[in-house]
Amino acid sequence: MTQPTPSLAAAPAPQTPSVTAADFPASFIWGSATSAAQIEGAAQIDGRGPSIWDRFCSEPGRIKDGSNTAVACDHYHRYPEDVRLMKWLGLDAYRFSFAWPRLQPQGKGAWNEAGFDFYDRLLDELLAAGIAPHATLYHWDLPAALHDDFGGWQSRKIVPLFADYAAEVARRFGDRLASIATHNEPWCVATLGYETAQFAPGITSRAAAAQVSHHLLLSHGHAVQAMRAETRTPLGIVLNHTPSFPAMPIEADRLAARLDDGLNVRWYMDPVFRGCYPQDVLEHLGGDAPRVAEGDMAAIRVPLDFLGVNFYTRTVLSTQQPPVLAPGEMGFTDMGWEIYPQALTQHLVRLAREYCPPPIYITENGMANADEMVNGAVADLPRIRYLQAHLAALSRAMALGADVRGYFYWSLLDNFEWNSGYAKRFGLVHVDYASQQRTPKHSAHWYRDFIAGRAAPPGAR
Ligand code: IFM
Repeated sequence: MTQPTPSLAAAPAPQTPSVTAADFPASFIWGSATSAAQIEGAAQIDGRGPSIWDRFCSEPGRIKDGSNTAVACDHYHRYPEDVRLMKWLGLDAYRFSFAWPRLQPQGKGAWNEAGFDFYDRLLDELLAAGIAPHATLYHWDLPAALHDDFGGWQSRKIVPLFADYAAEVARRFGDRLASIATHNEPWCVATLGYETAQFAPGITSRAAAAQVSHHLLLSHGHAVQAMRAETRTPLGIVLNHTPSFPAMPIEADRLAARLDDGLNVRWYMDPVFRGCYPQDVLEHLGGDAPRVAEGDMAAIRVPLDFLGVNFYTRTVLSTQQPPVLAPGEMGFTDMGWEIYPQALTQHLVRLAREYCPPPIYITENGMANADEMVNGAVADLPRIRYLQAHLAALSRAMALGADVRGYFYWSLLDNFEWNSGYAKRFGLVHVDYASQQRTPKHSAHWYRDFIAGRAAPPGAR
């Protein structure tokens, strides 16, 4: 059933970036995305509790520029201006995340009404502007108290607490949300947070990471079930997919690519859509494989209304010494990630063929660029090219049968890029962190014009 992983030699040439919004269905949703910890700031205001990322930032050497999330883009106070920017862009939709520690400072027990009031105001502002709010419950800012109490995601105790939090959000906001995703990129949470220590909470244990991934998935299943009792809004999960390619058409590289695919794509897709973990990855993990209780896999395979796919780049696997590197024919982003849009087409077609998923949203896609403000303008041509190429790749995937309903550029604003701090800029809108001044980059103007060229909805013809 599984398709062979393509090799570098077999990779098709980049698509000609000639697509327009009119090439997409009239109902297609155009948006942009952010997350709470990366933009809100106000970390110690109005009763918000500390998160594991506040803690991580305070540990020397964890964040490359020594920064933290205390102020970020001050979106907590400047959200009306940010919604005006979204309106100016012509966005249909905005993807954001709730900060669990703002809504429930200890991660259990008392709710923080001031936190709910903030999101209440944000939703009002968005809806008044005609922008559909798409929410994520967990974008990495775990209440620190849960980590202190029982190790956070390492313990099964977190599963019912996350489901309670999900149900409360769904009960209070479900009728005003266009969708709710449980988790954003559980691979990053588990692997970067508990195996490589690049992310909070900074643990280095493969066994812990595997167990965390299981608890994330289990909490997803239980949260969806809890939310179904409270709301009819579409529910799903957001996974980050970085397709794996062998560097050379040799068996060793193919096997390396297959395992890499197992670890980042199939480890999450198989439980969510097939109710099992991939056997080859279980064998690879051996004694580090997670403990799974009876009924867990059925709970994880809960029916979903959508799948969010975050796509940025691909991984090239080489077993040679020195390793064969990615050719980077279209260049690399400021994160050092290869620009390889054709993998988006291939991957979406593969997902459709192998998993028959529910409708897909590209919930993140974008690039960090070494942007410079010159005479009040940011001429970020590489980002425009990236957008053009990826939208062309997306359109091609849809023509080949992928059921994709919307696209969210990451990110609306320059923001806190986790362990890279503020040094990496992903935004359509430049943020001067000293003055908090927002300036739409050339890419923002490009995306605005692109969206304006959409097909008229059927009723308007
Ligand atoms: O900034 C992140 C985001 O929080 C999750 N997906 C990837 C982005 C870029 O690294």
